[in-house]
Amino acid sequence: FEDGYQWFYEGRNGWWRYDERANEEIEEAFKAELPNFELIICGELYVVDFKSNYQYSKRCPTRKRAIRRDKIDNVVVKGVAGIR
Ligand code: V3L
Repeated sequence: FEDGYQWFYEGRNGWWRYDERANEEIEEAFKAELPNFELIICGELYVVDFKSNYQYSKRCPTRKRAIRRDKIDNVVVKGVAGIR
């Protein structure tokens, strides 16, 4: 975005960027101050929860991944949506 912020989810020893479309949609929901945002990842419905700063699939909500909004220079980035 123009302000340099991006959305990331947690991987092992680093962070993955969300794909561009998800990144834009998450940012839009965040700026609208929605409590959470739902998106489909590989055919699976996930919740991005801005209150707890986790994402999880609705099928297995106890398996959570941290999310993060930050400038890319502050983040150890593994790649984009699982692609290195
Ligand atoms: N975008 C793309 N794929 C995702 C996302 C997302 N936002 N969330 C989960 N997955 P879980 P390392 C990740 C994938 O949380 O080596 C990475 O993208 C997730 O992929 O248990 O540990 C890598 O591809 C996982 O394959 O519901 O850093 C991979 O893990 C699957 O959905 C390995 O990354 C289940 O995730």
